[in-house]
Amino acid sequence: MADANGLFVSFEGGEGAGKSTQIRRLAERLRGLGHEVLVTREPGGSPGAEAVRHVLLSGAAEMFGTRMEAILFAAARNDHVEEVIRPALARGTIVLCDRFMDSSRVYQGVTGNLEPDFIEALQRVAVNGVVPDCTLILDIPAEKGLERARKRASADAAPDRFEKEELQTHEKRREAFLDIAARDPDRCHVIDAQRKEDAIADEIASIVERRLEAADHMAAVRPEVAQ
Ligand code: T5A
Repeated sequence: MADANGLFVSFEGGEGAGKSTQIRRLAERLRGLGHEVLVTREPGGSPGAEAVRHVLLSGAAEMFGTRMEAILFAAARNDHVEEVIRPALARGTIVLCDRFMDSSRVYQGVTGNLEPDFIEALQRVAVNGVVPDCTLILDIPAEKGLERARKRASADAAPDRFEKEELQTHEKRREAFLDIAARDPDRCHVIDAQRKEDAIADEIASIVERRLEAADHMAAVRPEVAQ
């Protein structure tokens, strides 16, 4: 577990899978139940990391290569962890994070062709022991996710550095997220994100509420275990 008090939940998946939508809904639901909730995102989430976000998503760092981008993602993540996530967990807050370490494994590692050892070494430094208790992987065929993202983008802003890439690259990312879930089933849950928002929200809420109950149970039995 990331911290003795709070609960750390990350949302992962391809572009337009519905992560932000579902985070908003879950936060609302948990606050309604009386929990303190922090919604945050990557790249970004702290003033330092938000400054790096612009450099990464505008494509300004692309000319320096994937390795440089991976290091910038890791630098932003470490600032976010130390300035925002770790303190929030220590206060007993539920942290809902839109993308985290698995995005670097997939985008910079698998489709950026960086060596797994390099990515894992960066991750260790970046997260410094703060690993999600629960990761919800929103799974959708790349084409459908991109279509959703494009619809929203036309009303909002132009596609970013990563959204612009080939469909085949996005499909590879989908497979890579599923592979992470298969290798870490205690932490990761794959959610079928092609369904209606309500059905997805209900499934996510039941997973997170189970995690909260388990965390409460562990907190209750921990003194006896320690005897
Ligand atoms: N990145 C990030 C890396 O390369 N390495 C890293 O380590 C990290 C952390 C971040 C980019 O940075 C890369 C990955 C990304 O390319 P971003 O702008 O933060 O970019 O964007 P994303 O995280 O990709 O998120 P998106 O905004 O594209 O998509 P979401 O949040 O998954 O989707 P959402 O909720 O905004 O929904 C998209 C649209 O679909 C609709 C929504 O209303 C919205 O219009 N929608 C649905 N429609 C139908 N049915 C449903 N169930 C729907 N749910 C949502």
